Amino acid sequence: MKKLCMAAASALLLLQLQGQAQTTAPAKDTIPLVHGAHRTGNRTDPDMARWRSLRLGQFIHWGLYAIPGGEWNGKTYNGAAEWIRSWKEMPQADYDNLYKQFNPVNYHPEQWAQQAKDMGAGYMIITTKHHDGFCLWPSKYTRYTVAASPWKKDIIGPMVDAYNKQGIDVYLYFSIIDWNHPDWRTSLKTPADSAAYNRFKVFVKHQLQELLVRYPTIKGFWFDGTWDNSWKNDGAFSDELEQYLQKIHPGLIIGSRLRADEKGARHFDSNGRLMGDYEQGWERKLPTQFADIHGNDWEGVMTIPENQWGYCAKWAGHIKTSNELIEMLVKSTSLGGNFVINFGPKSDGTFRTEEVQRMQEIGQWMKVNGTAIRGGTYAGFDKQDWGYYIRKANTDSIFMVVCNVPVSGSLRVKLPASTTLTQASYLENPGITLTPEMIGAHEYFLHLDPQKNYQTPVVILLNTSNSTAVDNGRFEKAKT
Ligand code: 2OX
Repeated sequence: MKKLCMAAASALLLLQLQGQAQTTAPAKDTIPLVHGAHRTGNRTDPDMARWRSLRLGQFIHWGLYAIPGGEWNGKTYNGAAEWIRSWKEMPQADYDNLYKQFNPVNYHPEQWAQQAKDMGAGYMIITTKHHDGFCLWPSKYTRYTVAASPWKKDIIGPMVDAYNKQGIDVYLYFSIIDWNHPDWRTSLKTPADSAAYNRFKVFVKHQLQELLVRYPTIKGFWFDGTWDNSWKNDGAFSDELEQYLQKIHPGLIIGSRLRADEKGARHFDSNGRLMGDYEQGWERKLPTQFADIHGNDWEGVMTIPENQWGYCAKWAGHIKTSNELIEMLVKSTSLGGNFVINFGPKSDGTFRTEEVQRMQEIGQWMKVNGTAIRGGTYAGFDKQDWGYYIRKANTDSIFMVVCNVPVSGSLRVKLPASTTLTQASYLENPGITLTPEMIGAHEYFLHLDPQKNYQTPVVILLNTSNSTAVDNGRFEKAKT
């Protein structure tokens, strides 16, 4: 039994060191499926390894909804600004004519890309088409595009080029919900509905193929609006579409939101196995512990205010600070996932000051500490109250990201029994080492300067080594 445990523990450790946690697939599939998951465990190819290493992403919601910005006729919409077309106070005809005002004269994609780079983003996701159906590229399959606006020009192409020039990978957001298309349906009640939706699916496939041909450097699609019965009751189509896209663009990354299986199960198939390349259900929420993500690659997307994606002139409620966002990024990295922060530019192509400030503040932190984020993953250590452990994937380097400095200044470092601490230093200033005080077998205190008032999370680099040394009995346990 003991031997078995040891074997299991070392197998687990090996997987952690490889930066790829074990996927807990069910022991056996009980439901036969043709359109379920096609892979067990995470993708291991270089494209996916790159996605996994980038960790911080920038989401951009930009479209016609930026023009009203959550307000119409002097009234304020309480919902998400990009949903204003569905508000009773907003006449749909008025919304559907907004494209005649789309003219972002201050749109400078090079500046967008520069500020994303300065924030430390490794990838970005842009809304090519949100639920309203308006296309930011001149699609030849509909007239409802930028080509019909006063701006006339493609928005997406120059954006892809500008971000790529900064070394930032681009992903295209694409909504399956399309309020503009006459054949789009939420459910199929009549043969006419079915015929219409079949035409709509062909339209979707054409648009996606068009995007891949126009923007061949993109790394993936970010699908949304796939929860309606019309879509989820055709698992075969989502499966075949995914395979079609990945065939014409090898390496393409597609999250779990696209897919349903033939029984209508979404994200996870009816046997509980993840479909797509990573778990895409973490929207405005994050897992709390490693067990929550079952070893799967995952990504969390987060708004700065409570629930606003597109530009909303009047932000209400709690607005996340850069320190809160940094902590979420750190937490996501520590749980082996990516963290994507959303921005909603104004209709003229500029960003509101609150967003610019957060990009800059996160960037200042990333400039010093980004090496703990990029290539970081789950450490395999018990979480401690001061913050989060992050392992540099495939190494013995562990970062302690201290988000909560205790009033004592003493940080408890509790390592697994197989691990020994060899050195501790500040990431910001590697010349300054911290002398660990041993307080137990594989357990230490690191004492921070009690005078120092940290304004942002401080990162400590631990060099560790695997050791088979056993407890020498120096630290006696209490008899109870
Ligand atoms: C929520 C409740 C009911 C119906 C739809 C939603 N919904 C849609 N929530 N979020 C969305 C879209 N996904 C985000 C990534 C944004 O694009 C948002 O508009």
